[in-house]
Amino acid sequence: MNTPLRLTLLSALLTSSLAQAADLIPIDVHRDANCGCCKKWISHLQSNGFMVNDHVEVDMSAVKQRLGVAPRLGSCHTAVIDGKFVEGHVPAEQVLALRKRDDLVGIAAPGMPMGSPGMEMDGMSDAYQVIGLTRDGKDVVVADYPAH
Ligand SMILES: [Cu+2]
Repeated sequence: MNTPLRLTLLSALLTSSLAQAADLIPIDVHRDANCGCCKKWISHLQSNGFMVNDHVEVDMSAVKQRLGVAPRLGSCHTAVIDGKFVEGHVPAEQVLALRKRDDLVGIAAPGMPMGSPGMEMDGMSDAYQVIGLTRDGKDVVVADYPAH
């Protein structure tokens, strides 16, 4: 390969990876130190265009209370994006959709549904819902995931 072509390819490569870095969506994730499924969910976000700021916490229930996560919606980790909470193993596509929902203060995949992102286990899966919490405190179903 001649040198000018190599330089062109190299600069194209650099430009595209810089553009990708700029396009990453920042999100804060709060979790317990020893939470394995939380780390797997973080990897799911990272492979879907998010830049994760990982916060290891000693008191997750205090974090959830501060962020307005209703106890009935609780799971393991709690993320924050654009001032809204994302509780538990919510798929990345729903985190993206939340950014456009001004009517919601947060979304949750309550509990630890098997088969949700970060909760993959030997192909077993539960049906689960992603629930949105409205500004006036009501739960609304924002997505339904069947068992697969
Ligand atoms: Cu979990």
